[in-house]
Amino acid sequence: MPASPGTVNWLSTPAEWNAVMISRRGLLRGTAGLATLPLLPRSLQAQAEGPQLLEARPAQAQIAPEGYPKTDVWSYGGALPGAEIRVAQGSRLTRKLVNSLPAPTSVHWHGIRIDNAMDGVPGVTQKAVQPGETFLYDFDVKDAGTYWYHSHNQSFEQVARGLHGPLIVEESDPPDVDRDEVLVLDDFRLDPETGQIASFENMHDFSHGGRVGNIAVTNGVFNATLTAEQNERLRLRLINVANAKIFELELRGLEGWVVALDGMPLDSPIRISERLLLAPAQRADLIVDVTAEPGAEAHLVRFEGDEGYSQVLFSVREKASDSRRDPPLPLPPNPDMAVTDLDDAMQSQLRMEGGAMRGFASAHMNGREVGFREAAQSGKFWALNGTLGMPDAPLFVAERGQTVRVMMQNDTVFPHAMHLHGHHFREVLPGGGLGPLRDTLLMFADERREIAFVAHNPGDWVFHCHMLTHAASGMMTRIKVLA
Ligand SMILES: [Cu+2]
Repeated sequence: MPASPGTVNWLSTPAEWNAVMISRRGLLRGTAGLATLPLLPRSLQAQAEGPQLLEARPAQAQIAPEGYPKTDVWSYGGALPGAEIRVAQGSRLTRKLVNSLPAPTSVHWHGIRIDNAMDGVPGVTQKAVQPGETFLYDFDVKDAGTYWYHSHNQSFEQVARGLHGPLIVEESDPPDVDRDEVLVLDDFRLDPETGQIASFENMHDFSHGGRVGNIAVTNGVFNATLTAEQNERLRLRLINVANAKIFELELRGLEGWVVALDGMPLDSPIRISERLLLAPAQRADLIVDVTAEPGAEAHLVRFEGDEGYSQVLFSVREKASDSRRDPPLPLPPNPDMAVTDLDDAMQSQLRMEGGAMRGFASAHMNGREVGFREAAQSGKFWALNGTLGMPDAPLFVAERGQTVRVMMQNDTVFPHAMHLHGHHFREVLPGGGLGPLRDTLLMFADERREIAFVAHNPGDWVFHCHMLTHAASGMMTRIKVLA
């Protein structure tokens, strides 16, 4: 929750923080040096030795280009992002969170179907873990795919300070690729003079589109670079851990397919022919072939309006083979994901209101009606079904195994990335049919869209906007699934 109304502090951004700019005509190289993309450290300690530690603690990271000051971050184990956790599908994941931060925290395992008690939401599934305390996370991992873990306490601040890392669950029958690269996409708002993360008390971040940074990074570094070979086949696991930034991505010198979204395999790979939007918390698994020639460069391009920038540069060294491979097969589906019985489903609805420009006439806050101006003075700007923040009663109570449909209406002028815990849903498409399985749905202004899922996982599950300042200032509810 914002402590007090702050002034809007627009930081200047050095031009070289966007050094590699890609115009429609070609590539313009700036002066800043390119960082080499660090391989994320993997935790390899055997489970038999007892629970591995996941220590949340302060650290320093070189986020801005070399020559700028280092940034004080909050990290898992001293690394930014936190160490990649990679396990086999069907295994058990055990991590003992040690809180060495000066603030309470918790860990949410995003997108994983998990026991409710392990979901990491303070006030709903556990108590916040106080400084100096520990919490044992211990759960079966039944779904393969690309997931992530992050703080779920004071998330708009703690995730932005660096408390996030990738969680990769390997298929028993993985796709045939030459390399598997995890690309954690993020942005930071840094003061170029000090290198430090900007204040979290900027009210504009809460009432408008969310906290967007002034430097975009991949795996914690600016202008990330990888080497590659022509006709090499890469699996790229994209994870958007940013507070509010919607990454708008395009491939250059790479061609391929989307094979999974939010961890869940697509029924069949979709050839990438247009820009890919990745909202906060969303993931996309791509299988791409390097088509650029030896000596050339390929890019994962990030668009900011009409301007394209290199989010990841692939320096093509040699030729891996003379020709490309056949198109990839679908990834094996995860178990028990069918969305059925749409005609007999429980119907629910979720109306999103508030924010700058449009606000709301009145809404419930702490058991009474308030107008937008009064709510804003308490740091609340957003209502779900007319309530600001977590309501007393869940959005609905479902029997285990019941199919639920939720009609969602975005009556604000901003996009929102709505995330349901503990379940994946499919969009009920207007023309009939169902969209891909997802755990986070990007909804633009004035959109009306319906989702459906089977409430198979007992417990209280939060359902909130993953623009994290929006969640902190009202866009938070929960559902209940009976045991
Ligand atoms: Cu939102």
